[in-house]
Amino acid sequence: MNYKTAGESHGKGLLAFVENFPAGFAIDISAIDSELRRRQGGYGRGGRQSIESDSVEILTGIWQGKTTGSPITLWIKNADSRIDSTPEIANPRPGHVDLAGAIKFNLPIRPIMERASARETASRVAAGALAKQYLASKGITIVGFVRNIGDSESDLTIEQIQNYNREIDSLDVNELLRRRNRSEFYIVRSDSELAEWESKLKKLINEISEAGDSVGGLIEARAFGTPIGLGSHTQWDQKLDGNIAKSIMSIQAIKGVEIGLGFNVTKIRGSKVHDPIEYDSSKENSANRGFIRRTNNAGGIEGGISNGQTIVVRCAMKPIPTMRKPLDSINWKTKKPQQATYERSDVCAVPAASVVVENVLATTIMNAFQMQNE
Ligand code: EPS
Repeated sequence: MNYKTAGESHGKGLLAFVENFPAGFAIDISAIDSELRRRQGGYGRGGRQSIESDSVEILTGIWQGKTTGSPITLWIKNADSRIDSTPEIANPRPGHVDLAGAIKFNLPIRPIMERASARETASRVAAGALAKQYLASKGITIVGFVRNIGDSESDLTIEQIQNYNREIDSLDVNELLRRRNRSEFYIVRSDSELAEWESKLKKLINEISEAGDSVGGLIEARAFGTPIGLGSHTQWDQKLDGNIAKSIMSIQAIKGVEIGLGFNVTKIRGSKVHDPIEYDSSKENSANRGFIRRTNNAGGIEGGISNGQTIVVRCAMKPIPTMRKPLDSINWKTKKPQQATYERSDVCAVPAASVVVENVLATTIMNAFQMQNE
């Protein structure tokens, strides 16, 4: 399965063009719509989400509710469709595509940022929601959630953070989903801690909003039920971790991707990083042939191949560069110093981005699954 997207933030709408989706597969459109709704949610979103109520229309590739093997075209209409009358961005925003894009394409900033806008991720979520349906039929479930927003963990001890890491590792897919789905921030804190964490994060985002600033965060996604053997060590572009990193890093505002222990491997000795191998003869006939691991520091991938453990991916989202209190910039035409242009934006889009990460990971894993099995 592979896909491309098209569309602008204030154009007619967003499109995903999906190829190589297997034929004869019954598609649940309401499941795609519910992912689109989740993407629009999360505390800290801007005014646009109260204008849009994203839902998908399938234009091609489905016959009597089932896929035909032909390209599938997914269409999400924009309510706020006014691209030709949107004002020009006079002063490029540091951290946004504005400056590099306008110079590269020799165009004003507006047409550049219209395509770069994170509204494009609605297309990716729609394509990913299709992939998730396919993966579910193979026993694979992907869950994206928010690990942290801004410096909200700065008052915790290292021990508290490690305990929380262990708590997340111990959650099965159903509990992870249950916790995530009842949180306005898509966090997975326990029932007794949720209210406290949500009010802490609300306070943080409100303060940042009042200061005219923005905030990023850490997102995690886990793929449960992935078999051994997705991806290959034999060629660089078939390595599963490489393909995950590429697809996740391509999401707007993502600046870092890690798998398993990730960047922490730099601080820990090899003897504590790698996951010892044990043998359990009672599991001889299972997919792992009895070879078991008690830890999963590798995050489910070794040598570019899935090893049958849960795949654990984390990524860093930067604060959104459009800020009510803008940074210094230069007027695009007059070349005089001015503050960067401000227009409606999110203060915190980390919860929304966790929905995007989940669905993008689904497309990458589906692709690897098909390479292996079809
Ligand atoms: C977004 C819609 C956009 C932005 C946001 C993502 O809507 P508008 O520009 O009309 O307010 O809110 O995009 C950005 C934060 C950005 O920097 O481009 C959406 O639907 O996700």
